[in-house]
Amino acid sequence: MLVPKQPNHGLGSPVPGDLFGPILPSGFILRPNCLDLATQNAVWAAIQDIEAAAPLRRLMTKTGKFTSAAMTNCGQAGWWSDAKGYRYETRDPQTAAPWPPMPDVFWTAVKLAARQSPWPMFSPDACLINFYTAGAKMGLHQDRDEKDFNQPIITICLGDDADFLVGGPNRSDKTAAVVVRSGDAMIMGGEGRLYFHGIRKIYPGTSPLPNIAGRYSLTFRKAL
Ligand SMILES: O=C(O)CCC(=O)C(=O)O
Repeated sequence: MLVPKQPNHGLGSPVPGDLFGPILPSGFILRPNCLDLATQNAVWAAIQDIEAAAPLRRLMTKTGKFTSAAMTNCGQAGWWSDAKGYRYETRDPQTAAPWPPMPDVFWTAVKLAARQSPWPMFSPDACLINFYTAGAKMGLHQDRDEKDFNQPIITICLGDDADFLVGGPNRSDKTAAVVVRSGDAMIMGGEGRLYFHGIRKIYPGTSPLPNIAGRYSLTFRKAL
């Protein structure tokens, strides 16, 4: 089932990516401007504390290549990748320390994104923080390392604009790009929970937050 076309939330400037936006599949909900600037700044400040305890790093994948985005985690569990494969770890494998706890402002952000969605009570136990600099991307993939696929994934965007690729249940399905901007939230649940998705391109210099040269995505999951 297809949901109605998302509004173009451009602010008068040319919109990168697909000008009129794609029709998102069922289960994908884009919440433009979900976080105001003050909340975005507070989220950025909280990320700095997390990075001080658990630094961003590019992770090795099964193929021996490294992720193009740098990653860290907070919450009870953190997503991890190395030569052994993808999984959740309750401690940072490089330091053996527990991942930093989820800051209050992250809970605020999740609540704002989840309200009036089919998952208003979503209570994540993991937040994977991705950081993309110019040229970084994330290939098409499914998020399949969580225990319960009835739980959605909520992504909060911060910093530069990006093309978020939305596919279907099979890798070979056609994809469309939707531009996501700082303060937007993207929810993937229901039928769309296991759809392929990725980040095709970052638009450097578009961040409304002067402190961020690049793009963060905070992906909240119920992992355990
Ligand atoms: O950066 C994004 O918005 C997408 C992140 C993502 O797909 C993931 O972490 O699995």
